[in-house]
Amino acid sequence: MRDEGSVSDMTARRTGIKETRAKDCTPAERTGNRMLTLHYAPDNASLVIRLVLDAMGVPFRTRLVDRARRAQDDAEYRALNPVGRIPVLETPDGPIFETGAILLWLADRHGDMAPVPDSPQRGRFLSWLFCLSNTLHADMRLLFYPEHYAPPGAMSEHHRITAARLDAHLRLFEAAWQQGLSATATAAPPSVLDFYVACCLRWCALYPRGGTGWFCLARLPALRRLAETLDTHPATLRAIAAEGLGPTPFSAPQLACPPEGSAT
Ligand SMILES: N[C@@H](CCC(=O)N[C@@H](CS)C(=O)NCC(=O)O)C(=O)O
Repeated sequence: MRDEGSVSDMTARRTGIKETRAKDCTPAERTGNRMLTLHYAPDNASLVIRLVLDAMGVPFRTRLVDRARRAQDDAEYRALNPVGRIPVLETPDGPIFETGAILLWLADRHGDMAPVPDSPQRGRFLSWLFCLSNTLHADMRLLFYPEHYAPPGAMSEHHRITAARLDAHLRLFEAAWQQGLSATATAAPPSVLDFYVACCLRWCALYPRGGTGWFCLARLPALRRLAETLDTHPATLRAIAAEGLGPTPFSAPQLACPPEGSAT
């Protein structure tokens, strides 16, 4: 288990946070002064959670899930996430799995990076969070793990159909971001949606290896601007170092070269 920074370090990285919050409560206090543990693998869906934890200034440590030996199938890991997928966030309330659920828990617990429950923007935010999780991200799994979804003889047809679906989903996200979804999701972007979408753009550009020709970020100008902006976010810079993501992880990604673990 690696501790990637002290509570005070993490909090200090997000200056001005106290002025914008109703209660003078530090990120550490909001989690009962107990360190959260992110079960992660480099460049996996856990990346979204790493970025958001860091951007919120929430203290956390990481625990590598060794994908090379399918540690996600270990009984110990399945006790945290019965589905056996990465990530899991261990919290004082118990383990939370599913990227969207973790993001919502964090945003609500910390009152940050998403509209609060009584905000008029809340419904729109929830719609796009669930669409990201249930539609875009879920369909990306069809592309990345085709062997679980299509018979061997239908792989290229499966890829073609899935890529077309993803392309259509991304055009919807492009339209939403063109209409200022990020700005309405929270008074001070980036929102949790921004980081989630940026990671999806990265994965579409990189995976599956040899099967990314359908994806073209240049055709998604609002999302490309988001990707370029988040490339240099302080939380991204620390994620680049922690997971070996390369210099422009969202706008022009390259395969991860992580200091520990493996992406697949
Ligand atoms: N619906 C899940 C999907 C997470 C997911 O697909 N994780 C991948 C890594 S990016 C994984 O665990 N792959 C290993 C496997 O499926 O065995 C979530 O949102 O957390």
